[in-house]
Amino acid sequence: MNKHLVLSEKVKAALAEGRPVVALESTIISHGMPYPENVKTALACERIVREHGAEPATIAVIGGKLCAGLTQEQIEYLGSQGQKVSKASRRDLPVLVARKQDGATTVAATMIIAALAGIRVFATGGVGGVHRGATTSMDISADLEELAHTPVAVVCAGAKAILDLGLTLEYLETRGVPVIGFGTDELPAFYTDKSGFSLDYRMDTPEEVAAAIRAQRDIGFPGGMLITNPIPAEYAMRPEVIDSAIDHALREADKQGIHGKAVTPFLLAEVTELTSGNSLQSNIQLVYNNVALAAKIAAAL
Ligand code: PSU
Ligand code: MN
Repeated sequence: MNKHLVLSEKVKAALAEGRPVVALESTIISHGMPYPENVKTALACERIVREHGAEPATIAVIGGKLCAGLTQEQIEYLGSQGQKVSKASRRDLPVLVARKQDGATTVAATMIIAALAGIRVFATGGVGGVHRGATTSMDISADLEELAHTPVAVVCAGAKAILDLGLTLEYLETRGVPVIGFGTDELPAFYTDKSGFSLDYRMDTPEEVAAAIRAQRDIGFPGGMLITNPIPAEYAMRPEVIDSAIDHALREADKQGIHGKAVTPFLLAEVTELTSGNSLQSNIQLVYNNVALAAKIAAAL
């Protein structure tokens, strides 16, 4: 085992016994949702994974340790500190480890730690992607690179339309990442079930997804897979409402000169604020939906 990796007793036991384990990220707790809803949601995600017969492994960097499986106190700490905790992606991990600091892990960093632990399935809300205007800003999330070379299947509700969804799909295609529509032929757009971008691979059962993951390993491919799971219809938002909030958030980010790793958290917070509680409720429900699917896929594996 990697010397910087720390597994909770429950995660260690589940892995040793070959029981299904689902990784959960922590940037969504500290930077993706406001306190205290973030803590409630994170704990509820763990409950949902257990109800489906799998073991949750919430992942973060604590005191420089790469942790898979957090205590309730650690989750409460990450949630209440919010943006004061560093947002940790691949490039941040070596520095946080060397300095023995804390970090809330993005999709990319969560995949890295999950892979070190031997966890193959991970559930989140939305993944990072190619930002609008990336042709000049070069702002492309490290999440996409990680999907290209780290063997973890990520279940998400697509990506938020704060991104350029068409370019995000092109990039994933170039980097060889299979993108699966779970029960859909179209890329879901996080708050809504449709983006207008069609997907080549639709699957309707967790077993089908598990078979594709096994085949990816059997061929000897090192990469991950993106399973996009549409938000349940009853929680979807009206596209006009969400689109206007996103347009406003993008203009505000531009005006304030936000750049680097602050871009995504800034846009997420603006959209949440502009749509008040509505988008937060949708966000929470789609995460629950993804967590349940990830647990079923982990069990099928
Ligand atoms: N998109 C969301 N919610 C999130 C994130 C993205 O709808 O919480 C977080 C995830 O942790 C993701 C990260 O990995 O933002 C991407 O950040 P960046 O674009 O800086 O790579
Ligand atoms: Mn970026």
